[in-house]
Amino acid sequence: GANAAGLKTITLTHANGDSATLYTFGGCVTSYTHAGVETLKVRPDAKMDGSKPISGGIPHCFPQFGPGAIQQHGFARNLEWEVRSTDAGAEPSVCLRLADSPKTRDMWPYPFEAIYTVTLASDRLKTSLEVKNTGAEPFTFTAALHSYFDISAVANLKIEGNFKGSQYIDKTAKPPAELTAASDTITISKETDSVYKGVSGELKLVDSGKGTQLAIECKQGWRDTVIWNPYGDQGMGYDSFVCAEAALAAFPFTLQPNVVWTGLMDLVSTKL
Ligand code: TA6
Repeated sequence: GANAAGLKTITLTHANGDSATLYTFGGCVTSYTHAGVETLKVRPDAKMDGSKPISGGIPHCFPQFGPGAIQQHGFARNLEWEVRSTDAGAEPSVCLRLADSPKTRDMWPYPFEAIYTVTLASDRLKTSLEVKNTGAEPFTFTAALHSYFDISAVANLKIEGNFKGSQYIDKTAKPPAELTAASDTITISKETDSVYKGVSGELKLVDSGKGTQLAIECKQGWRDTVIWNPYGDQGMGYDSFVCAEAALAAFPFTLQPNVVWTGLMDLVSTKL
């Protein structure tokens, strides 16, 4: 399919009625509904015409998380991904590919291939990102799945994970502050932009207003967790989403020639 501006979309539909939609622009999943409940959020101010990265769903940050030598959050969210294959079987899936081109080598001089597979299983959405160094020199990268999750209101949300005792960077402080997390539960009551180092595995978004719990299960590769909410920013619709990001962001990752890095993240929505 295509949206109103002509961007290519692919929708996966499961026999149980669940569905997922992604845009080949940015390789961005914009919707995943389970049991009739939407789990992802596209910001009200998102541009859906390719003029800038899609601010919503599950954008890729690659090969750079955040600001730095190249554009904020890298170029992967800002380029067209190629559809390698789709599978309409019992677990429908789509496989996308992004590789280096003259355009990417202008910004970042390394040959690479990224393969992103999204699978709609009966109880979960599975994502697999494989990054291969196809060049002759090692390179370093940082990355994230900058996921925007739909919530009823920040006041109704508890984020539960392995946070207690971890070191995190509070990017809202000037200069950014390195702090120690005091609790395994995070609530949002102010602008929040935190990179939790070495916190991965399973995270839960417990939403008393929606009556749902969303588990974000990182099974491989991803190492850190980023929590972002632009509290008070009505234009971005801050009270309708939280970003809880599977990340490889605290330290650059070095990938040797011909080696593949794999990041696996599943989303599992259940009723409370
Ligand atoms: O992941 C959090 C963050 O890096 C914030 O610092 C904020 O800039 C946000 O991402 C959104 O970035 P964007 O470039 O999409 O506006």
